[in-house]
Amino acid sequence: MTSMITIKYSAEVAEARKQGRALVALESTIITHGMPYPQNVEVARQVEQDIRDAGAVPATMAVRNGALHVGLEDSELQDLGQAKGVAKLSRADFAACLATGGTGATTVAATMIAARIAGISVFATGGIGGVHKGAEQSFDISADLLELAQTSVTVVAAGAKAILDVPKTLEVLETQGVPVIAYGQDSFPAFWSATSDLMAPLRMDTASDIAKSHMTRQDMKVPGGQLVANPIPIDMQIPAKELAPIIAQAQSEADAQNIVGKAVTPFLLQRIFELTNGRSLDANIALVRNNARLAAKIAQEMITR
Ligand code: PSU
Ligand code: MN
Repeated sequence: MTSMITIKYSAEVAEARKQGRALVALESTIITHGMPYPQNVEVARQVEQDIRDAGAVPATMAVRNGALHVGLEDSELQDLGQAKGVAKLSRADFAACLATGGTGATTVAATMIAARIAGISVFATGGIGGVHKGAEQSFDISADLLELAQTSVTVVAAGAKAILDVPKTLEVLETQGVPVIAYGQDSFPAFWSATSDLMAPLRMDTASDIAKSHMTRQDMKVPGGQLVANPIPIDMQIPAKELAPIIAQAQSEADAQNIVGKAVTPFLLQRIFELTNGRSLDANIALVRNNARLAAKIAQEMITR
């Protein structure tokens, strides 16, 4: 059977593949649903450049007119950043979007699938989806967690956002057998804050150990990826105490307006951005860039082995 998937590599990614260079996957939901225009496009460009400066090649994933793009040209990134009503793709609807000629942005789950298809083992993002507060009623558990359990991609994130129930998120990751590795510290980082009251299950201090651990799991034929929790640079963090009332307000608005399903996370992110007068965004940008640099190091360590 011929492949049903149309893959478009950007010129830069195609060249990197020929040369066997280290690639780092990037998601696009953070561009379409995670940050406002025009900062979303500026940040996406900056993060790509951070990866280049750290010696690897960025591959931003998205679906455009039914083609899976592995790496976006500058004009394509500009388009996506301004487009309205772009689908937010996860494991459940990714194939349907490709099959029906649709356009969509990839979440963590869909980006992991795209990375596997393109043979990329490392992926940098800001925060992953997780178990939402009140999940015992809503059953809202992100498909990102289940993807980590089955797709062999190392995901570098800044821990989990306080919009989530972080202890429950860690429980699900443990149940699903996902290695959760704090980078350079014992505490599990909490997105806007470098530390939380929770210990990370694992700690590693070098990109080389993280790469070795990924490859060891592959040799053992254990399916699934790793979650690397990289703390936000200390000088950029926002104390959890300051954000707690804002998150609580955003959450109660979401409940009052009956926001459900995939609309929940974008709604909360947008309200927190508004309620902090954009301050949450500066921290968000700093941590994504920090994750991109670490991911670039890990990707290069994998190649030299
Ligand atoms: N968390 C963030 N920023 C984001 C997202 C999550 O701090 O942009 C996005 C990611 O693309 C993630 C998705 O994969 O939201 C999770 O959505 P859901 O909770 O609906 O699974
Ligand atoms: Mn959800």
